[in-house]
Amino acid sequence: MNSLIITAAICGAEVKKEQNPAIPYTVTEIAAEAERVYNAGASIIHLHVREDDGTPTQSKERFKACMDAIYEKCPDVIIQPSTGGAVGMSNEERLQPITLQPEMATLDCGTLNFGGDEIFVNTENTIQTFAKEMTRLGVRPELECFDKSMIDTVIRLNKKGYISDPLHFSLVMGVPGGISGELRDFTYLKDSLPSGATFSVAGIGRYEFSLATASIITGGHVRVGFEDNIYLEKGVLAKSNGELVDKVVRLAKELGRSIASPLEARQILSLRKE
Ligand code: KMH
Ligand code: ZN
Repeated sequence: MNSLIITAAICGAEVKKEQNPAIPYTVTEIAAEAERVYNAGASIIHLHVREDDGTPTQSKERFKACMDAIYEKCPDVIIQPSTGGAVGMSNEERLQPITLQPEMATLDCGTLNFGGDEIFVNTENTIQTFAKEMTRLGVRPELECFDKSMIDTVIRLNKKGYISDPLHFSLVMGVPGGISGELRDFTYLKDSLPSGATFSVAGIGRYEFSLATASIITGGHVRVGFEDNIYLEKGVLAKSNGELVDKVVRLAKELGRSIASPLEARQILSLRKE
């Protein structure tokens, strides 16, 4: 089995310091958390950025400041900005970070109720537009799927030429409104992926480590971090994203899977910088 790529989603757009004081907001805090996960074994940083007061933003300038600060501490890490941003942002706002031409960025592959009354809107036209922009700028999409229908959308857009091979999926499981994080659903999604695709799993909340384990033993990759889950174990808040990555590294070691360096991650995903 190839090495395990660990992605760390260090801050997200929704979670707040009131829930866990270790959530990073400022450029300095974001860079420090990035360094912690990198030292722990993460090769990809899934990046959202905030204003200093915690308000989510897709500002190109704020992304640049955070990416520069991260590269200073972790020169070879893969930074994967979000084009999902926060619910309610316009497509133009959301697309800003890809103009910095990162190696990768997320591409959200369908609309869903997001955690309650909010609707995270990604029409087929939006997905096509984002995919075309990413192709034009040489940015590799990480295909975020919150339900099975979104995998079908990717397969359709791949056949139409909007999204090219090799396909790398992120199965985000357990968002209220999306597919659950039960093992039965993991198997269903994994078995629905096109042959040759790679995938990573992000289990939301209590699903984080059960799904990480499932992915480790079935050849997938893993995403953890405060965007998805703020607890190290039931009732125990994680003191940093680094603790969440440490736990995945321990699981992988027990289960006989080595951890990918950023260089190995680039090779596994066929990213442009080698
Ligand atoms: N914040 C969510 C509404 C992504 O990063 O592309 C969307 C999200 C997905 O986090
Ligand atoms: Zn995200």
